[in-house]
Amino acid sequence: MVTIGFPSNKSKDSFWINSEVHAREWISTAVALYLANQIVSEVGVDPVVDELLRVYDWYVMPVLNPDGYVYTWTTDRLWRKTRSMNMGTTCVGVDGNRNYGYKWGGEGASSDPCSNEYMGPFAFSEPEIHALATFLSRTSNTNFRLFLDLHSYSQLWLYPWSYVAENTPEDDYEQQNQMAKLAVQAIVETHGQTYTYGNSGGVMYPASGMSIDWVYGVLGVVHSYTVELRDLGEYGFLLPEYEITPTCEEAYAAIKRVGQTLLNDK
Ligand code: 0X9
Ligand code: ZN
Repeated sequence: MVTIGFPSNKSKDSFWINSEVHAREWISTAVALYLANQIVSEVGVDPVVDELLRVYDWYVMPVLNPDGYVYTWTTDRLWRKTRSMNMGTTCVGVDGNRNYGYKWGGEGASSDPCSNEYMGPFAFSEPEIHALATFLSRTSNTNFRLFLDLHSYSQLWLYPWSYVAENTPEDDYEQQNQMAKLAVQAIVETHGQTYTYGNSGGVMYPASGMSIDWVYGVLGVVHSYTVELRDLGEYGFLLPEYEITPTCEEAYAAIKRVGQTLLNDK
């Protein structure tokens, strides 16, 4: 994990960005690395970046599922899950994005270890997910203001809830929807790509045990998003090389826009 920010005597708020929980979604790591490099490169160049690093510490975790990632290089390019052994079967791995402990095991998660959406034997069974959750819970000198879980593909900017299709009015729907709208605007302004936004369970189908639901429901981080990067299905997970840099550029523009909006709201 990389931590980026200007040192401060006071405790700072933080942003969290992770990618590569799903092994085959390689573009997500490119975006996380691009973000880390770009934000450091723009120090002293873009005053917004200076302010964003003065006010927030940025935690960037480029490969959340390292075993799965290696496996996509060595053996199976389209592997999705972790590489943990399962009891009583030769099927390997758990879906890291069904393994979080909020509404774990509900709709859209599978109890079949052979499924690509296997939720695991218990919530936070996966060391990778357990470590992330422990870190976010225990980093008590900071308040997380933004959580981004980068995936591919489908060009979506999704907010909670994921475990149900409908959000209720007392949720922070307005704030999340407005932020998602700003993010996709920044994306379309960069290279003209259209991203759709909305609550995860509604835009797609309900899925339980996802990161953003736990981060919002348990940690109370309102700005908690799953971003599905390019493309719209033409190449899917096998995104061609010429699309890597533009995807990074538009995602960076969106993340910066979100950061700037949080700064202004402060
Ligand atoms: O299924 C996932 O974990 C994510 N999609 S992916 O293709 N990257 O695996 C997010 C799913 C988003 N939401 C719902 N299905 N509700
Ligand atoms: Zn994914």
